[in-house]
Amino acid sequence: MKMTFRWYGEDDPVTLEKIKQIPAVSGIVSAIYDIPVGEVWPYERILRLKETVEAAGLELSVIESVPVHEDIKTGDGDRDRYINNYCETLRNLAKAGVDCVCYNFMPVFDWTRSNLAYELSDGSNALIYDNETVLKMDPVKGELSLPGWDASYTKDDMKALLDKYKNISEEDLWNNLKYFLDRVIKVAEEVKVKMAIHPDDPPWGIFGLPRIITNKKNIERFLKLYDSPYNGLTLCSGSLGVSPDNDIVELVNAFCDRIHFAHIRNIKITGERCFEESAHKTEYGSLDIYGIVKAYYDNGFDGYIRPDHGRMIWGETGKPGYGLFDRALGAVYLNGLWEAIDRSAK
Ligand code: DNO
Repeated sequence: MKMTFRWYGEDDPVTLEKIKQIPAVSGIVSAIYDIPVGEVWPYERILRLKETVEAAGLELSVIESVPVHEDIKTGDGDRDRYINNYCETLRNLAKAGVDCVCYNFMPVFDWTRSNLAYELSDGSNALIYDNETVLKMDPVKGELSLPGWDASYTKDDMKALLDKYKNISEEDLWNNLKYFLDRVIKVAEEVKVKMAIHPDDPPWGIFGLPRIITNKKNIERFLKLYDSPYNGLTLCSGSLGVSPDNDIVELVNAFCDRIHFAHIRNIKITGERCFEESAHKTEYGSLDIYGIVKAYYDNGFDGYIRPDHGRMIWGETGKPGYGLFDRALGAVYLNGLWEAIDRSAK
């Protein structure tokens, strides 16, 4: 496996120089953030990103994400143009040496929480999800935004988009995903870029929108839509793990050969459809992080791993979930588990 760390580009207060000082982290997960969703990423821009990362003594490992335009998810309007652009971006990424791309197929919203800075009992701050609160939220009023969301929508755009989804069922979304995969994975195979879909976070429908990458059965269905090693997964323990029906160790064992990118973090389930993002170590949450790392090890995982969201600790401020300190602790913990498992296997 290769341990990586997410970097949000030049504006990220967590600089490459800081990331370089985390022991045993050599890969960077990043993206180009200022190109409108759906447009082609020019080769020169990708090269510049790669050179910046390499100048800091790190490697550009994974692109997270090349976002999928809503027209592709709704099967609408300009979807063919956006799919062609997506393929063009993949070709440019491959030319620059990128071999793994993370994306998601969540309608409108990426990861969703009800509170971005909930105070935990140790005084740190974490993201939480409380079902009652989310049920009362009205996205058209713009009550919450997250780093993962496309902030460029106006309230009118948002309303129009949500209205459009009123006619899209889960089955429609599956069909539109297949249409996308049939065109994109062919190119991914040709240029040897492993595509890694991120599961829906949380893994249930929100704001009346359908969500489909949510559990084992659906992941099996997804993998069969286009049966190729290039049609793979970002297995995010914290996204799928908030549903007690998802056993992450079982998912790693079932799908390891199609997992290209592992997001590993813990969460603590606090009620039905309620959870807190906890420290990475097993005892702080509901997931057996040791068991998950061991499952990757035992299955011979040789893809990319990154620690995922961290709490805000030691007074750090910044992008919710993406500070330096707690994610760095997560990376060191995961590396420690890996070393211990590796030693005891020999
Ligand atoms: C959240 C992230 C997600 C992820 C996208 C992938 O912290 O894991 O925003 O990057 O869903 O497209």
